[in-house]
Amino acid sequence: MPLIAPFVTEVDFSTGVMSAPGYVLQRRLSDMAAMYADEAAASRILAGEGDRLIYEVQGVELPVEEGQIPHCTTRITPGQVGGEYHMTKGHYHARREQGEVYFGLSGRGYLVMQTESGETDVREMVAGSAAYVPPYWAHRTVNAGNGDFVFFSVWEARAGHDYGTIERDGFRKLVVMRDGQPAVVDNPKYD
Ligand code: M6P
Ligand code: ZN
Repeated sequence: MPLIAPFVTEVDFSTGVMSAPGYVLQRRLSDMAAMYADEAAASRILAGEGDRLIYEVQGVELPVEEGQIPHCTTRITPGQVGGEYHMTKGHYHARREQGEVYFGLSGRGYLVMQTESGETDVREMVAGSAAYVPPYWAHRTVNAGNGDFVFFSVWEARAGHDYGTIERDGFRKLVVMRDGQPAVVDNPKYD
């Protein structure tokens, strides 16, 4: 394994901005319109208001090899698409036996998880929440607040992102706005 020099990154808790990110990734509505339960609502927003930013990820770049520990911030913007709160795409790890840790930096949201054998688990996250995503759980984060929801993530380099399974099947649970409050409901498109 090549020797990497230690380094420190300054993180702005309210924006997720890193002092010298190795990569910055933005996901807009057009990148994930089909992931919202109400695809027609997504199309209406794209045609009317345009391609809004849903979330931004800033992370350190590390080699994909055993023992490396990538970490990043994610900032999810506030808003809804057809009543469903802004969210990440969500993924399983390509290596299912790898877990992950999330730490809430600002705002509030939900961590939606499920396994391939049918278990679901939805946890609230606020600034200061340290959430553990154990091996085998797909994970998606949702912004249920009025401002940005920002959190920090740490995982093992070889975990990898498997988006295909979630793109095809979605999550069993959705977080939607009901009477102005977040509610966890069954996904009508899930079968
Ligand atoms: C978290 C981590 C990252 C992930 C990001 C956005 O910060 O799990 O690995 O990339 O969320 O989520 P997604 O990759 O599902 O779009
Ligand atoms: Zn992950």
